[in-house]
Amino acid sequence: MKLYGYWRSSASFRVRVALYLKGLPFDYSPVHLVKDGGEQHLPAYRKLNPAGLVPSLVDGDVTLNQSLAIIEYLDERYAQHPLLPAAAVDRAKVRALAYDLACELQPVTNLRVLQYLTGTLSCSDQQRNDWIHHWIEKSFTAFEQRLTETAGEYCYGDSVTLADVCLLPQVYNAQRFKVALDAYPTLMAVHDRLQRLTAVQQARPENQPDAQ
Ligand SMILES: N[C@@H](CCC(=O)N[C@@H](CS)C(=O)NCC(=O)O)C(=O)O
Repeated sequence: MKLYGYWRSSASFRVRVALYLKGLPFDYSPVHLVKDGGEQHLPAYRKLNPAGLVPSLVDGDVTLNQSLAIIEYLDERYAQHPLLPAAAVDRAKVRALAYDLACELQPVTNLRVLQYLTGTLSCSDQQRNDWIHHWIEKSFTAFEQRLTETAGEYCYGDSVTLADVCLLPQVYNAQRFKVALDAYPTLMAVHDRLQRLTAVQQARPENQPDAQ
């Protein structure tokens, strides 16, 4: 398998965690999202993903986009370390937690949105940072409340699930943009427990070959 990603990309981070948790070997092909206007816009990469977003996963003659679709594909094909629970209700609840972060929060803090704010809309760096803080705080406040009902060792009970896979990059991002995290003790306790896993350390942005 070949993963096209970027060290600091949230969606690439998610797929790396899933691959390492499942112990699946893969080649990593960095796509620099900033250099020369962004390699995600080059025609060669657009053939893999016309949306110009990472990650893309190539498995044999199959190319997949969208990190959650990729992770569910991996989960269905490779049974070890399941990331979704067996019961339908539990699966729906884990997906809801995952979507809260991956579908509601991450898109509004994505690079191209931030570039549109500071470029097309001429927002200042301060306004851009206010935007990032606003959406992270709003999302984490709700997520913290949800976790008080669902969390055990991890986001949903005592097994690592898709929800944890989605939490990791959003905390990384929050720390990168210096969002205060004291108001989210359950969320941070889960995050701290996740750091003890070798797969998580292997997947962390700073441990990727393209990290700067
Ligand atoms: N929903 C997509 C999001 C993909 C995405 O937003 N990727 C970002 C990095 S995390 C990206 O490639 N950004 C490039 C850009 O904004 O130009 C997924 O989960 O795969």
